[in-house]
Amino acid sequence: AASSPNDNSEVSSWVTFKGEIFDITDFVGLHPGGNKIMLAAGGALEPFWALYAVHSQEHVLEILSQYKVGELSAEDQLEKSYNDDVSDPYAWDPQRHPALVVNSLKPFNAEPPPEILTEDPITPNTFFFKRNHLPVPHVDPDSYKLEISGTGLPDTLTLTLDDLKTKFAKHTVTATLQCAGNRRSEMNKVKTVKGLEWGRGAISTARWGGVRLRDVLLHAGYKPDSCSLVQHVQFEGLDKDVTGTSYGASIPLHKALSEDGDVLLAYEMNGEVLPLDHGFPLRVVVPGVVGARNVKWLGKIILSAEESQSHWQQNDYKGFSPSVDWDTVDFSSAPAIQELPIQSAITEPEDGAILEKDSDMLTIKGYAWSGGGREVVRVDVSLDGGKTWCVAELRSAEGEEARPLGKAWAWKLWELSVPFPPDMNQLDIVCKAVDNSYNTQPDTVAPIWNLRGVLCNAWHRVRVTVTT
Ligand code: HEM
Ligand code: MTE
Ligand code: MO
Repeated sequence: AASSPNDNSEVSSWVTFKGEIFDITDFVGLHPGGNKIMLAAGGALEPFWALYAVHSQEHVLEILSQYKVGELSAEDQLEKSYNDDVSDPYAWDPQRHPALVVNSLKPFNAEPPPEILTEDPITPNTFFFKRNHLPVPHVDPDSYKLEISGTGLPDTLTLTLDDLKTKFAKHTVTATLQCAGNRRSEMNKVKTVKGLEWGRGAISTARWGGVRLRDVLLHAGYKPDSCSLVQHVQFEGLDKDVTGTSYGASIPLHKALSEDGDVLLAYEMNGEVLPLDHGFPLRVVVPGVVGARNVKWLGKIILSAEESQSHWQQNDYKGFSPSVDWDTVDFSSAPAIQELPIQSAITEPEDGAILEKDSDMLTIKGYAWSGGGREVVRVDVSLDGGKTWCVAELRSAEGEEARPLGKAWAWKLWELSVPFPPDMNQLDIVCKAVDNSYNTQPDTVAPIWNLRGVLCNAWHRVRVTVTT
């Protein structure tokens, strides 16, 4: 009974809640929250109801109970592989929430529906975008070992998960991750690019719990300033391609060692054990830096004079001039992306929506974030394609409202409620954000087009029709 949120006409729809199955087909048209209910069709209600707290009331459960049709078996309730075929390299991939918009199944790449993304400044783990280049590796947490080696270290240090949790102070950092390919589909409309067709959901925010990379490097015996040869910290994942090559990336040593860099080796995500898709049992979180350097399923840390030699550091995740094509591109000529530029997008309403002027107010929602710890200080919204502007209201995650300068790692959600402009039945809604370095977004995509479709941060636009 998989069906899209916009089509609830004739399909029978079921949901699960606390191990029970409900056929809600007859309730869909009666739902006070409208069509949103269909986002949960074919899966569990829990993650949605965690977002929409209006449901934690006795009378809601009473309504639900009328539609019960069965119970889930114990086996169905486990987070397990969707695939029992052990010869399949993807056999260890976990099950995912059916509301995710899937760009590729193997490897798994998916983004949340936009209106879910901006429901709360913290993205629930089930809806956090997932970007895997390779199969999810099977890692036994009891025998897991992290290896730290390289130039400037006396020896190779090996740490178990238990060592990490007991020998180092635990830190929590709220940080937004964004894939360099977020909003690639808009670049693709200008001219074809190579890559997954991401909408505007390849960005999410979580509270990460773990140990500081800085603490681990010092514990391993690295003496800051003792060895100018070391410039980069390389990371290797435990996920491997068919030739046995691991996913890899690196960050500058300066970012890794800085007390203000907040680089974590995370074993928790939003207070839960790090999920399989997000790098269980350990991943790197590099706040303010492109998703690609936040290596998941971390196996090795290597201090080096050089950047990671991996494909993803050397021959991908770099920006180029719109004039460069696949015949002329020289990947060695451009730096690897680290800090990302300022970004914002509209999540509601949808492009092409027809809005009924049944209330006087028009509400527009979205997100805004900047790389390198630069704080978003303003979001401007226009209803007439950029001729006139209003300033949106910003909302931070709890506890993130006042960040030290240069350490604004998490996005802000924004919202604008204005009266419907009289005499306008076509709205050309645009948003652009400004960070505390007064960086702002370019107005169109064409001048920042690049063959790989990365770094798409032009003004985001949606066109809607208003009817009375
Ligand atoms: C409101 C039931 C699923 C989103 C409500 C209310 C009920 C209800 C009774 C009114 C609560 C009140 O004001 O006292 C249900 C049932 C569901 C379901 C029985 C599943 C079978 C969902 C899902 C979503 C959702 C999956 C979102 C993805 C909302 C929203 C409201 C709402 C946003 C607030 C509407 C408003 O106040 O304007 N729901 N719901 N619901 N529901 Fe659901
Ligand atoms: N780490 C490993 N080991 N393998 C990967 O495929 N993908 C990277 C990064 N870390 C990847 C990885 C990319 S490109 C991004 S955008 C982020 O992980 C996505 O993190 P998420 O899946 O937790 O959202
Ligand atoms: Mo990415």
